Amino acid sequence: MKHYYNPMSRAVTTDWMLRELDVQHEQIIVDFIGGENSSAEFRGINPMGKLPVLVDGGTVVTEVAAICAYLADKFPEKRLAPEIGSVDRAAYYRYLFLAGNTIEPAFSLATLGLEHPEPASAGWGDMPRVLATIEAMTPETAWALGEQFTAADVVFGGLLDFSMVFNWIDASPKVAAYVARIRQRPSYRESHGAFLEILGKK
Ligand SMILES: N[C@@H](CCC(=O)N[C@@H](CS)C(=O)NCC(=O)O)C(=O)O
Repeated sequence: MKHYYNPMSRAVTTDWMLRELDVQHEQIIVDFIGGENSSAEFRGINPMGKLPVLVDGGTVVTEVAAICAYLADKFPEKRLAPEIGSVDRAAYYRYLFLAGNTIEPAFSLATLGLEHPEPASAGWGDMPRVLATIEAMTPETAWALGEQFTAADVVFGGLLDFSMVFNWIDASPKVAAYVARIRQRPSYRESHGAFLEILGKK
C-alpha cells in the first residue's frame, strides 16, 4: 500500500490510522505547498489534487474518512471497526460521515467569519447546531462506541483535535477531556509529533 502524505496536512490523521493498525506501507511525501500535487501524475491518481491518498494495488482511496473506513475493514483482526450489520455499525457510520459532511464545511466557513444564508438547505446547518451535535456525540468516557476504540475516534476525535489545535472551537469540558484521551494514544503521539512541532504546539 502507498500512502501519499505530508506532515502538515490531513494525512496526519490517516497516518495515525495506519499506525493504530501497525501495517506495512510505503509513505510518499507530497510537497503540496511546492505544488507537487498539481503534477499530471498526482492528478491522475486524485483529480482533486488533495492529500491524503491511499493506493492499495489497483485501488485508489481518497478522503480521510473513506481511507480510515477502508483500512479498518481490510484488517478486521485489528478490531478498529464494529461488525457489519451490528447496532454499533450504524453509530460508526454516523461519526465517519458527520466529520467530512457536516463538521468540516461548517468550521471552514466559520473560520472565514461566514455563515450559509440558508441553514435549512445547507447540509451542515449552522454552527449552533453543529456544536450541539458534537457535544451530544462526544463520549463522556472511553471512546465514541464505548470501550472499543475504532476508526470513528480517529476521524471524529481527530477532527476535534485539529479544531482545538487551530482554535476553531472553544471546547467544552467533555470535548476537551475526550481529545485529551485521544492525545494519550501512542500512535497519535507518533503521527502528530512532527505536525505539532512545526506548529510550535509540542
Ligand atoms: N475532504 C478531503 C480534504 C483533503 C484536503 O483538503 N487536503 C489538503 C491538505 S490538508 C490538500 O491536499 N490541499 C492541497 C490543495 O488542495 O491544493 C479529505 O477528507 O481527505
